[in-house]
Amino acid sequence: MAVEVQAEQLVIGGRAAASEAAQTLVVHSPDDGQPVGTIPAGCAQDVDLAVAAARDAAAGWASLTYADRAGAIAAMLDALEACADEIARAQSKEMGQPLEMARSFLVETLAGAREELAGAASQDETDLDGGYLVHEPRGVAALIIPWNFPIPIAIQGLVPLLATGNTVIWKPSERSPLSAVVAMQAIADLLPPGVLNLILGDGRAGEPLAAHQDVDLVLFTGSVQTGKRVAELAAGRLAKVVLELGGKDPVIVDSGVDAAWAADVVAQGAMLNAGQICTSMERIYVHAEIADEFTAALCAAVPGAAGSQPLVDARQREIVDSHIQTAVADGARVLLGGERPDGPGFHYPPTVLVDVPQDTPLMREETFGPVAALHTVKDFDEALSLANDTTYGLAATVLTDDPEHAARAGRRLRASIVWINEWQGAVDGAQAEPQRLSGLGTGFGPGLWSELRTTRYVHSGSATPRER
Ligand code: TXE
Repeated sequence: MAVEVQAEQLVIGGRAAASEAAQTLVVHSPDDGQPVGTIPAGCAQDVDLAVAAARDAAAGWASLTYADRAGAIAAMLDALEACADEIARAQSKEMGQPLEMARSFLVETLAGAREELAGAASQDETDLDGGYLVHEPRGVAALIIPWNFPIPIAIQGLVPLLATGNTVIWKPSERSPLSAVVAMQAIADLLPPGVLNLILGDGRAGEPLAAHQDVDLVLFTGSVQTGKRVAELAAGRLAKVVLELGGKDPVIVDSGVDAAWAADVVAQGAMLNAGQICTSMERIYVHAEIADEFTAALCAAVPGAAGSQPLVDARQREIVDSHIQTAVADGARVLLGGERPDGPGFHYPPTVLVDVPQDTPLMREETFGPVAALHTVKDFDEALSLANDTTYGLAATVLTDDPEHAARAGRRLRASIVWINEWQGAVDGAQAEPQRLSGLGTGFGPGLWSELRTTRYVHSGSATPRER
């Protein structure tokens, strides 16, 4: 596959720019391991130029009305939709998502973004009796994102950041940078120069960006380890961070549910995007009364190895394989998959294990792969207790016909989102803050918009003494 080498892949101050970095990184196809593109490794000089451009554009962008900003952002969303095929092709090529899935996720995300933009209409002031609140953008924002849904995650950050009046430096993951280059080519001249800047690279760009004195806010999605580093870098200047990190989401399959229905839900929840979703179903607690029937139905519902989506790279596949082999050594049994295939690329078969011990890495650390790890429980209380036995707290799913069990799960599960009988379900107004190591700050919904602005209070005191 041709290796695309574009000289000017960055966009700084509204213009295409070449990186100052001396080193480059090669992007490989997860499907066959072949190079599909090259990007700069990133450097502080790129960051300095992008932050300066964002700083220069900040006052002008913040001074626009919400309607004017929303109009420019809506045009940006339309331009992204117009090149959805090219973006989907780039995403599929660099991180392995099936082309149709990449395209449909992008179009769905754009539709959601339009709704959010229309519904927000964030006002700049709130009148009080005897004073008023002033809501202002934080200023210059860094958007640092991962590889698992490159453009959808970027859009979910860009729309609230830009709509609340911030200017942005966007740094995609070095594992899926090409789709960002394609997207930026389509939208760069739709916003005033410097309002949205694109830089590329790995931590050699991310670190100086998170640490930059002139960055007021970092919106980060990625691993716990890197999220902690970002928080540390920002703490030095008390800059705001919003962190959407990893998860180790449990699903509880309660006695009495329809086994075939539950198996279909879990097959989707554990295997979609090859399990590379922060809210992927990583731990499956199934009631003993339904375990055999559910397990058989799950093995039938899980997609076959042939044609399954590859993992993003060799490193990710190594994490997945090592978690599985360690679980087997700790007593788990593989019913499906579980062996790294020969051949090119970073493929790994959809895998189902049973009798997975609670204390093995497959049940404790983020695996982020096409794996269903089952553990049988004697009753619902044991399931709740094991589900809460984790250092994460992103989401949890409960499949149950028992309203009392559903209510107890909603109250007792320490997860920012609890899905009862509908994985990924959401309604207008939904918002949540990740618990424990899964993050910091409200990562979606109206609450995210509030994180991206500051509020000042102006008090209208009584008349001065002369006038009394
Ligand atoms: O994440 P990283 P990676 C989990 C998943 C995966 C693991 C590692 O378990 O196996 O994280 O994935 C940038 N300062 N998730 O390596 O390193 C980096 O360039 C500032 C869950 O992709 O966190 C990239 O743009 N930035 C997650 C971004 O951080 C730095 C989705 C994320 O990379 C940096 C992805 C630094 N020092 C992975 N070093 C989810 N919750 O969805 C790197 N970066």
